[in-house]
Amino acid sequence: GHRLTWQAYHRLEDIHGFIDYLAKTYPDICSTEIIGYSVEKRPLKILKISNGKPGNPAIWIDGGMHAREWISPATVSYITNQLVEGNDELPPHLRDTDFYIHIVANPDGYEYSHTTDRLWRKNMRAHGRQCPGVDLNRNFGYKWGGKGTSASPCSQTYRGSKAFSEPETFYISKFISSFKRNTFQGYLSFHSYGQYILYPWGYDYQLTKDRADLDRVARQAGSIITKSSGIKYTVGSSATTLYPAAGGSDDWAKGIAGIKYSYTIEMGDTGRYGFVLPASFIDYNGKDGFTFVDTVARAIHLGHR
Ligand code: 0X9
Ligand code: ZN
Repeated sequence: GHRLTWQAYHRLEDIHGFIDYLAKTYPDICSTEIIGYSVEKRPLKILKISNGKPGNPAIWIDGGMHAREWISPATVSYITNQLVEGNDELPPHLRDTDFYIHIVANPDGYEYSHTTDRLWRKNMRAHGRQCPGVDLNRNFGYKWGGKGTSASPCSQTYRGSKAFSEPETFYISKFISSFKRNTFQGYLSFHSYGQYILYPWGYDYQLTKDRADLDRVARQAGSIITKSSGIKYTVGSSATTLYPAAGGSDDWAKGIAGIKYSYTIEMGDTGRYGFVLPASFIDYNGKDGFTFVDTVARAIHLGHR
């Protein structure tokens, strides 16, 4: 394993090598775990960062659920690097948080978007003679099959044959559910593009009881990002701000796993390059992504006392 540069998008092997490098170089705070295997049997590899203090709140971060959104794994890699290589300089609310980071949640699709089809979105589930792929962000088990989902395998938003039919979603839910309730206080899913910070619900226009808390923290993150980088993020619930889409990971995290601060962040840009964002944007997005994680972790620690 080895470090990554922020000047290029990297292949799965290099990202997994980066995780191994961190676990090997910083064994006091890092460990790696394979939580399961994808449809094509690639490892679903996560990194845990923890100073080992008992009672730390935990935050889950994932990237790359949609194959073509390359800025997402790049941003999550950047954040991971800051949390580990810069650990000594981190504020207490980041040092005293356990992070579970899944940089490439859809490894088969990610590789396919590098080798064959740059705009591939779904996983690589085969459907006989029909089109391959399930949209992992329609396959989670909360209000599965509702608005904004398709029952046709050829659709970009194909929801799969049932909730958690796909190993990539099933093992995330299994892993998070294996912890004592309230261990995870943050669930952050990185996507692109559009510059949105979104909170539940995504399945429909209703809002959660604690929407004021979710909205306040998202707006705070948005305004700190704008102050530091000039980039503007639009804040709101997924359904009202983007469109209703059921079976998303954020809704499952909130509705079933009971994780209060559940967000989907759509990184840059706003459409000039869209999914095919030049690698020169990794630095900016990485910094903004880190600010977002920092703000959510601070809110979690404030709520703790
Ligand atoms: O449609 C999606 O899955 C996400 N947008 S993307 O362009 N990255 O595909 C938004 C998901 C928001 N959350 C829910 N609808 N639950
Ligand atoms: Zn996406």
